[in-house]
Amino acid sequence: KRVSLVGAPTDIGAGMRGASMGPEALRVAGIHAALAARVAEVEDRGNLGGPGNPWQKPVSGYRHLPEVVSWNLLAFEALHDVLAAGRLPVLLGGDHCLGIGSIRAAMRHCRETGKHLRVLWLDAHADFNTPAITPSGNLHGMPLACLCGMGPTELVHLAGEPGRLPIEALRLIGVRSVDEGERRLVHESRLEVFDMRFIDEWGMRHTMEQALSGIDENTHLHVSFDVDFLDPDLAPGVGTTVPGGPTYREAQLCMEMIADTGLLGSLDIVELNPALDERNRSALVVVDLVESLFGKSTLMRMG
Ligand code: DIR
Ligand code: MN
Ligand code: MN
Ligand code: MN
Repeated sequence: KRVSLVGAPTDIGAGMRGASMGPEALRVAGIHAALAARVAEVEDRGNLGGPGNPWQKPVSGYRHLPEVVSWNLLAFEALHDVLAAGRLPVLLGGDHCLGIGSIRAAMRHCRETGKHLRVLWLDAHADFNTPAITPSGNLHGMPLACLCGMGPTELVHLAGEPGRLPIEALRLIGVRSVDEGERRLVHESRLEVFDMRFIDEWGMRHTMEQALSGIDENTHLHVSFDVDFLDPDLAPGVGTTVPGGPTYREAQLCMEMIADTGLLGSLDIVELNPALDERNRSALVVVDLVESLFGKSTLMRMG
């Protein structure tokens, strides 16, 4: 595998400033060297340059919609270019609104190559709000709803792309904070969610076996890793911490089981907020987990 890093230094969809510093914090934590030890080649394509954050109130339910569209168009183009070159893109966010452009790029790539898309959304939140039900207007709480067809046309059909992400392609893992209206929509949409209670009761091994069931050699696995997925004890450097997340061991197993499939096709690392971190330790733990996601293991693995 050959990997390309693409930085998207923005906090345009978040409720707090600072995720715009995420790409550089991940570089400082050594993401390039960590990946270079695991894959054939790594290139850093640098940062995308989008609009600044005007820090405005919501307009018809959304904060910063035009800017969110601009950033997602940039991400979509850049990440699709990487995929079309036969490489594996790693999006260094930036907040989670960027998942729209990133997954749209994976959807387009799958359409062009006949692959089947499976999205693993690792997150404390469901990110399934719409303008009618969002408590905040922050678009980082809405990317999955937009991808599934609920949201403004500019985002639902980003860059004029046809179709929607089918609900059946999605698996949410680690969820423990869902807003009131969002809870109903998640239920009505039959979204497959492995919440923290499921992980508590069944363990991470069974959870990942379920989340990965039905994939085959023709599957493109997209992992969208919101750093707030992790327990805040482990990764305090995020804007919206929620207690009771996966431990270090659980998160490692999650990454290792994805690596074992050999099907990872694209990755987002989002919501890291260095302004809220402690000596970059959240970025360091993320890099540690990414090594596992790309196949690092303690012992040689059999077969
Ligand atoms: C909350 C926070 N559900 C919202 N969401 C996220 O504003 O929609 N925080 N994604 O990271
Ligand atoms: Mn193409
Ligand atoms: Mn998220
Ligand atoms: Mn989140």
